[in-house]
Amino acid sequence: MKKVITYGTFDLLHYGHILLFQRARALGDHLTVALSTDEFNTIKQKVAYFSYEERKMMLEAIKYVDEVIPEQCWEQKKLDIAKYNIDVFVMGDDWHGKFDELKPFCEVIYLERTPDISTTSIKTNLKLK
Ligand code: C2G
Repeated sequence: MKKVITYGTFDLLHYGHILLFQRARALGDHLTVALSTDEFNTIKQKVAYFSYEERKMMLEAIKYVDEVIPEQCWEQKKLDIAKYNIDVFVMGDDWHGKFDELKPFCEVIYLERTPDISTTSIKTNLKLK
């Protein structure tokens, strides 16, 4: 079984996230999403609108997502790849090159970001209403 993993906050879930999951899942037979905890979001200097539990249950409802695990720190990726027998690591290409140190452990693929949508743009546009 070819296992894929991706990492993120996935706040205010939108079609850009869904298209990422769809493409990531198509790279293998199983997709694990490492979801940033509220505490890790603080380290990332992000404040999510939805809590970890709320974001987790939404991801678990997505047919492309097979497993959701907590992302608690930047450094856990190598451990996760070993622990979950991951074959492919995927991120949107705003991260292009940033995780190349994982190449000795698994395939590293950066997928094109879906244009014109982001959690930040949703918040900004709502403020303007
Ligand atoms: N994404 C995308 N298209 C968009 C918006 C986001 O493909 N229009 C992708 C991003 O490239 C990222 C993923 O969706 O791969 C999650 O985005 P965020 O929730 O913003 O995650 P981020 O804060 O980048 O956290 O250790 C890695 C970090 O946890 C990544």
